Amino acid sequence: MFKKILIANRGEIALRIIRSCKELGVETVAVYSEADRDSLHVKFADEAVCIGPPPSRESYLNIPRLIAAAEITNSDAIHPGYGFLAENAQFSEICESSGIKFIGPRPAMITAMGDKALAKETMRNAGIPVVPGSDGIIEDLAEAKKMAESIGYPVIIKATAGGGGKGMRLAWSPDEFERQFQMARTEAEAAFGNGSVYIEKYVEQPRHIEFQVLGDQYGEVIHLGERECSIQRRHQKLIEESPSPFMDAELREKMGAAAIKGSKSVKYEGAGTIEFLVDKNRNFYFMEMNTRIQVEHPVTEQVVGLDLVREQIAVAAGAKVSKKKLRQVGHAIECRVNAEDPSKGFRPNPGTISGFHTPGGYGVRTDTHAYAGYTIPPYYDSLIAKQIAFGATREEVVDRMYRALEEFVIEGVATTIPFHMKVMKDARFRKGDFDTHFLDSFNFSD
Ligand code: MV4
Repeated sequence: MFKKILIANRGEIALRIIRSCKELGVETVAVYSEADRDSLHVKFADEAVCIGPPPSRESYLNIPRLIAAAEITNSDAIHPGYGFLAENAQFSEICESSGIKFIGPRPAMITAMGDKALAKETMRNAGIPVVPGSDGIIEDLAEAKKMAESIGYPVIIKATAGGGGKGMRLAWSPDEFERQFQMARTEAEAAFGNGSVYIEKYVEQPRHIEFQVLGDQYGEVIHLGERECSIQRRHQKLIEESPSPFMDAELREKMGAAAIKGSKSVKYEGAGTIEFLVDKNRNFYFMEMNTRIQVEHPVTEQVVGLDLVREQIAVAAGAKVSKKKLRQVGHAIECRVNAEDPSKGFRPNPGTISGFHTPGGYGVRTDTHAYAGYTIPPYYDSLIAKQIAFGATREEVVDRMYRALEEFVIEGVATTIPFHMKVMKDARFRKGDFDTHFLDSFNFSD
């Protein structure tokens, strides 16, 4: 096992990682920007190093400063959390060449899965269903247009450097195609410095269902069931749950086998997520693979009964993945509580939290770095807390989540709690009858 882990992150996930390290008996080093001096991750870690001014570029994204902090503290591993440098191949490479274990997959894996067209090609070759489309990137407009005709409209044009919805364009008919194709390329070039795009059949009203996988250094990979992540707004997930209300044993068996086959084919190491699109007819298609621990990992932990961060650290240290059959028991839902005002288009709302009380009781878990008097800095994402509810049945857990949200007091900043309470009372949500368009028609203001 590692002796000391540096956590190259902030907020709730930094705390989350520190907690697992403590239980493992591993020492921890927090890093913080000047805006995060008063953060809990700084107080909870054994040591803390200031790595620079508030902007991420000069602190949490600054590779030389992170490596220096790891070296002066004698850390033998770095946990990147999610966001920031978690999927930066260069960072994982520099860790490796500095003799520091990067807790995550190898640089080549991050690069391969970060290129969305290449990731799709890799999974297609492994025999995983992918959305019909161009095999790889497509340069020429005339060729692209021919491709779109043969796929059949509507088609979606995606940036290979994108992911998470950035650089995506839809074309419903041939007369829209040229414009959307050029727009996608221009946007991709501007956003990623890489204008390469690929084309797919547009799957209408899909669900986003993802599988948690865990691979060890010996080629073994297990899956820990699925998460339903269709409740999103502008490609930001707001509510996640496990299991998916759409899932049945047969589909889980097929999708889980595909997730394992895909991960094994690349000898995936560490915690990863295979994202699928699932259509109304239960056809599923590989979409992307995320090579990090995800925000929504707690819903999997609560139904599988496993500390995923602990497992992630253990496999990075050379442990084998468990061979015993793990399965999802009961139900768990997570609501992301952001410092955003749902009645004002989810406008970010940084500021000082004057009053703070987290819910408790049976089947309730709150992952947060916030406290009364804490000031949410304007520089980073606006996640204040992840409210998780769990129990035997989905019905029970939806009601428990409502009860927990009612108990949750956050004063001084507007939050997404009122939005979540509305969703918990929504008839379609309660029935499990939703897809990725659920929030398109949702009334946020009353
Ligand atoms: C799609 C799609 C429909 N058809 N691909 C959005 C994020 C990026 N990972 C891929 N995304 C989509 N790809 C095809 N061929 C619809 C989406 C999509 C979406 C996917 C998951 C969750 C929410 C979404 C919201 C809008 C579009």
